[in-house]
Amino acid sequence: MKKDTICRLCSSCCPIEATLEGGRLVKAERKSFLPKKKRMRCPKLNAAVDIVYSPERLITPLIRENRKSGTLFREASWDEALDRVAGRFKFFKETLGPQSVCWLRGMAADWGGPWDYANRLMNVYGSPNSIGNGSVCHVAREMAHTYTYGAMTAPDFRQSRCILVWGKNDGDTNPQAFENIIFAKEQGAKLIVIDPIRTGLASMADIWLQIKPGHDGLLAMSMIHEIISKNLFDEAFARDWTVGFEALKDAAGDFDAEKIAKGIWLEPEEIRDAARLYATTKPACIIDGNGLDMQLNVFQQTRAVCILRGLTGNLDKPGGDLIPQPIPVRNIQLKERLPKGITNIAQRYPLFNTFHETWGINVQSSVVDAILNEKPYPLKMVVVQSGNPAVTMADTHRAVSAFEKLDFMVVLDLFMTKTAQMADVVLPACGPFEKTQLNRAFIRNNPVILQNQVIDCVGDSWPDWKITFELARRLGMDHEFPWRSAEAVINYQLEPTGVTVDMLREHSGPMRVEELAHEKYQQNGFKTPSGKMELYSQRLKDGGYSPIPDFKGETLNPISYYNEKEDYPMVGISGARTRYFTHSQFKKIPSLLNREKGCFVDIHPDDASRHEITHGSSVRVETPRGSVLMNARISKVVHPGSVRLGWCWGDLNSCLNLNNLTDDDQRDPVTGTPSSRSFMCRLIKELE
Ligand SMILES: Nc1nc2c(c(=O)[nH]1)N[C@H]1C(S)=C(S)[C@@H](COP(=O)(O)OP(=O)(O)OC[C@H]3O[C@@H](n4cnc5c(=O)[nH]c(N)nc54)[C@H](O)[C@@H]3O)O[C@H]1N2
Ligand SMILES: Nc1nc2c(c(=O)[nH]1)N[C@H]1C(S)=C(S)[C@@H](COP(=O)(O)OP(=O)(O)OC[C@H]3O[C@@H](n4cnc5c(=O)[nH]c(N)nc54)[C@H](O)[C@@H]3O)O[C@H]1N2
Ligand code: SF4
Ligand SMILES: [Mo]
Repeated sequence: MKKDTICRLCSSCCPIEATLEGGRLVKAERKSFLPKKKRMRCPKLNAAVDIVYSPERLITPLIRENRKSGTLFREASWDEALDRVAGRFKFFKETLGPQSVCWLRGMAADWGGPWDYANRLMNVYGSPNSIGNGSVCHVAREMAHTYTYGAMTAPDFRQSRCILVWGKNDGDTNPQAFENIIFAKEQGAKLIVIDPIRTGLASMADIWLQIKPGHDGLLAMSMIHEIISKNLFDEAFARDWTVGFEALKDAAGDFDAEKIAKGIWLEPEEIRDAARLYATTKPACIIDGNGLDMQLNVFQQTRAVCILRGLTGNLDKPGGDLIPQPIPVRNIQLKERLPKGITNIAQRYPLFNTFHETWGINVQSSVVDAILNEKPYPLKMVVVQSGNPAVTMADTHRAVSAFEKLDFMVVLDLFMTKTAQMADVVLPACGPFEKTQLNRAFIRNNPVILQNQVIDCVGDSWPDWKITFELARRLGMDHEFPWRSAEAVINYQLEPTGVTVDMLREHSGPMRVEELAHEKYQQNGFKTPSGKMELYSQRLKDGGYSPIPDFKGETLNPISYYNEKEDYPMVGISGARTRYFTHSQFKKIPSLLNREKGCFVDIHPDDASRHEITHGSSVRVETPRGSVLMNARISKVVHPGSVRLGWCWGDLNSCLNLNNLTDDDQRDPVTGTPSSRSFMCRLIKELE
C-alpha cells in the first residue's frame, strides 16, 4: 500500500510516497516535478526504515529519582511520568511563579502545530518563556526580511533567469530547491554563488565569490553601491516604493569595491561583475541561507541582501522573490492569557521578540543566561522538545553547566541524546511518519501542507501534540485543550480558511487556498509601518539600532575571538551539513554511519604544509573556549587561512563537538545570535 506524506527527517519537508506492508514502513521515496531518473535521492529518507525501527528508539517514558546523585533511569508508565512533570509545573508555579519554567524547542518537531500547542500550554500556565531556536536559524533572517518589506520572500526559481545563492548549500540540505536551481540552469538561467566553500553549486556557478566568512554585509553593501552608482537599479520602484533611498546611497558609498574587496578575500572586479550580472538579468531571485545565520551581524547583513531584491525590481515578480500569501489560520496561542507584568527572559532583544505575530521568542541563548545568572529571575525547570541543545547550542560547556544547574528537566525525544541523558524525565516522542501535523511555515501560508500519519507509533511513543495535550489536561486545562486527535485540532486551526484535514488528504500534496498572485504591494502596500520597502527603518532607529545597514553601530569584526587573532590565526567555519545526517541526528543509524566516512576538518594544502599536516593526520583545533580532535582532509574547497569543521558529531563523541569551540558572549545586538558559524582558531598537529 502507498501513502503520501511529508518527510520531516530534516527541515526540507519534501513530499514523499511511503510504501507499507502489513502496516510497516518498507520504503519511502521523494516526489518531484522531475522524471524519476533525474530526481535527487536522499540517503536519510532511504534509511527511513532503519531510523523508524531503530533498536535505539525510546519506546517508554523514563524517570529517575535523583539526577544529581546519579540515579539511573527506570521505565515508567505515561500516567506516572506525566503526573511527575505536571507536579513539578504546579510546584514551581506555587513557589517561584510560573515564569521559572521554560519550554525550549529545537528544530525537529516543526515550527507548525507542535509549537503553537506548546505556546498555548505555557501561556495558559502563565509563563512567557516558550523559547525557540530561531536566533541561530532562519528566524533571525526572517526578521531582516520583515523589517525591510514585511515578510520573508521565497525565490521563484523555475522562472528565473538569474539565481543568486547566498550562503546556502541546497545540494546537501534541500533537494527540492536544488532540483529547481538545476532545472532553471538547464533553461539558461545564470547562477551566482556567494560561499567561502567550493560547494557543488559553487563549482557549477557562472560567478562564485569565495567570500571571507562573516563578511557578507560588506559585500552586499558594495553590490548596492555598484548598482546605484552605475544606475542599474529600478528607478520607478526606488522612487515609488522605498523609504530612505538617499540615506542608503550615502551609506553604500563607504563600501566601494576597490576599498573593501581585499579585506573580504575578493577582487574588486569580481564584486562588480556579480553586481552587474545580478542587476541586469531579469527576472532574478536571491535564495539566502544558513551561511548568513549564526553570524554576529546576521540581522543587518541579511537586511543588506534583502535591499538588493527591491532595488533591482525583483520583489514579488514571476521569476523573482515572492512575498507569501498568508491565509486566515486561527491563532490558537492564547497569548492574551499571560498574566500582565511578567516579563520574559529575552528582554535584551525586544524587537526580535515581537516582530512576528506567532513566532514568539527565539533567543535560545537567553535560556542559558537566565539559568546561570538568575536574571531577570531564576529559571528552575526546562522542558526541551525536539532539540539536542547539549551539543547544538553555542559554547557547549556553558550550555551544559546551565542544564546541570536546573532543578528539573524534561526532554521529549525519539532517542537518548546527550541532552536527554541530563533529564529527570524523558518522554518518548514519535517520529514524522507516525503522526499527523500541520507543516512548518505553511501552517499560515498558501499553500497548506499536511504531514500525514502513515504508520502506527513505535512502541509506546506518543506524538508531540498528544504529549502536550495530556500534560495540559493534568494542569487543569481541559477547557483549553478539548481535542482528542490531531485532526480535530487542525480542523479548528484551519476553520477560517475553509480547508479541512479531509480535503488536504484528498488533495495529497501542497494545496493552494488562493490563486498565486504577484506584485500584491501595488494594492495593499508592503507590511511595514510606512507601507513601503524600508531601506531606512525608523523602527530600528527608535529601538536604538542602525536604521540602515551601515555597520557603524553594529559589530564590524563579525568573527568571534577576532581580537585574539595573534594566537588564533585561522578562520574556522562550522560547516558541512552532510546529506547523511540532520544535525546531531542519525549518527547511531549504522546504514548511514557506514556511508559517511567520519568527521573531518578541511584544510587548504598551503596551510597543511605550513603545519606539516597530511591527509588523515589527527589535528587538534583550538579556540579560547575549548578544542576538538578531528582528522585532516586536505582540500581546496576552503580558502587558505580558513578551515571547515565537520558539523554536529558531538552526540556521538564529545571530542568531536564543534560547539566546544564556539562563543556565546558576543551576539548580534538585534537577534541575540552568537557567531557559531565563524570563529578564529588554531591548528595543532597531534603526535601519532
Ligand atoms: N542534510 C541535512 N540537511 C539539512 C540539515 C542538516 O543538518 N542536514 N539541517 C536543516 C536546517 S535546520 C537548516 S537551518 C538548513 C540549512 O541549510 P543551508 O542554508 O544550506 O545551510 P548550511 O549548509 O549550513 O550552509 C550553507 C552554506 O553557507 C556557507 N557559509 C558558511 N559561512 C558563510 C559565510 O560567512 N558567508 C556565506 N555567504 N556563506 C557561508 C557554507 O559553506 C554552506 O555552503 O538545512 C536543513 N537541511
Ligand atoms: N556551531 C553550530 N551550531 C549550530 C548550527 C551550526 O551549523 N553550527 N546549526 C544551528 C541550526 S540551523 C539549528 S536548526 C540547530 C539544530 O539544533 P537541534 O534542534 O538541537 O537539532 P538536532 O540535533 O537535529 O536535534 C533534534 C532532536 O529532536 C529529536 N526529534 C526528531 N524528531 C522529533 C519529533 O518529531 N519530536 C520530538 N519531540 N523530537 C524529535 C531528534 O531525535 C533530536 O535529538 O543547531 C544550531 N547550532
Ligand atoms: S531532504 Fe531528505 S530527510 Fe530532508 S525532508 Fe527531504 S527527504 Fe526528508
Ligand atoms: Mo536550522
